[in-house]
Amino acid sequence: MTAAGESKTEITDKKKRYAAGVLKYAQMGYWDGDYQPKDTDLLALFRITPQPGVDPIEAAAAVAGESSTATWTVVWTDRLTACNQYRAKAYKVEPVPGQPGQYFCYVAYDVILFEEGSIANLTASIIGNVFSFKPLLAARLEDMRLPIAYCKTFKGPPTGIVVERERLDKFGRPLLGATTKPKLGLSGKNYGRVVYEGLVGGLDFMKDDENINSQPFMHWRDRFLYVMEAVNKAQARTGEVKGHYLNITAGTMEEMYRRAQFAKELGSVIVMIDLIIGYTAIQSISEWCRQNDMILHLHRAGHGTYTRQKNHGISFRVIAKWMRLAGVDHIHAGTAVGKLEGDPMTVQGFYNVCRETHNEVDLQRGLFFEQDWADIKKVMPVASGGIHAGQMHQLLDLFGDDVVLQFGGGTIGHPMGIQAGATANRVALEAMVKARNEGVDLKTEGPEVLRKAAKWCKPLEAALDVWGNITFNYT
Ligand code: CAP
Ligand code: MG
Repeated sequence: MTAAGESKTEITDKKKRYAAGVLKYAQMGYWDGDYQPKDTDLLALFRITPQPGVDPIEAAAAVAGESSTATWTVVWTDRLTACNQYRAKAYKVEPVPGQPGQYFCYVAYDVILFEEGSIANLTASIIGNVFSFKPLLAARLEDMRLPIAYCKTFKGPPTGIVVERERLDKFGRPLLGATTKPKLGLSGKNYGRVVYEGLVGGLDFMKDDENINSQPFMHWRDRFLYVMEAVNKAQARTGEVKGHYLNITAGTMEEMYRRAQFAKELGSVIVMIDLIIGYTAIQSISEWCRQNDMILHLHRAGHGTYTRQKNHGISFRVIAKWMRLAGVDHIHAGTAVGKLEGDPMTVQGFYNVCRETHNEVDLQRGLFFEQDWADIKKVMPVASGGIHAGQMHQLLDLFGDDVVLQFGGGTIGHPMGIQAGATANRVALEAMVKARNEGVDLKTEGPEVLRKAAKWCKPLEAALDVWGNITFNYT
């Protein structure tokens, strides 16, 4: 099926047959039902919904074609390339169980199609054009297998879970954090006071929110200075290593580097960026963090605009895989029990992509491919969004130890104040970890463990009184 070496007449004939609809993507080499993917191929699983009347195999071939070499007509220049190798190949199409009109389509891409170490280049192909392609009503990128050969072209997280725990001197339990609230409007001094209260109350981290950068009510320098004063005082008072994710998201790379540098000079162990800064900016900041021994926190601000629809967009598990390669140390990955959308099994799948050295196929958790991470460091998932101390047993049961549990409203909104809110979370967590280690079944006996711990801890008692009834059932 290779076009290399074809004569002008043959290509002209192909153009005519293509324009007449006789020759389609499938016949042009973008469908090969017998193809056996190579270990070095990138594999993508798309969920496609072809337009009425469009053959699913042709739709799958169109996805493969338009995300690799094809365009709407046959081009002369194919003759100048090893075009069969450069063509991605749809190799399997199967109906999605229980979803009439939807198909899973598997596409293999030769690794030579991609520049080493560039998420921007990868995504320009895989999600560049196909999502608005006419033959498809909708398309969703569900999963990807990134071959080891390709993984090895990325440096991955600058710090990783193991070294982060060593730097923070915290082992055997989830880390605790809180997002400073209200999101916007506090002066630098008041902001610092909130941070101090949260850290002294027992949290490991406080955090800037996704939208706090350098607004008129609080210049970034002011925030960094007051925050680090709070961090240092809290460390001195508690004897524990503390941190605050200083959000360095800004309009230019130069400004982000400036803010990162200042955070370092003030002694911060961690800086934060938002996903919306873009893949290349994330990789650049990651490299800066690697050079400067800094932990990098990623807030996934904006992801819901393209990850939430079940038949169109991108699954967050794919974003999580890309971010592990791009190199972040923390990534917001959902809670399943909080205020934001996400079911337990799917969210556990996101966590597995971040934390395991090898992912097995696990269809219940949305993992369609085996993935070997080639020892790329592990990313710490962050559970955030509407969670509180009354759910501590569920959070520990669902996510285990390698996670940051972040209670924004669940700290700052505590009836007895910020410090009490932090203490309620720390006491609840420690009680739950102890019970778990002694063999208690957290799912069934967790609420009882919480109530017992609350008997000697007023802040926890108050938290359970106010929020304890807001529970989320999961299986
Ligand atoms: C949570 C939060 C986080 C979201 C992000 C907010 O505050 O600060 O940004 O959790 O979502 O602004 O809503 P609360 P995700 O703790 O007060 O709810 O982690 O899913 O990306
Ligand atoms: Mg937020």
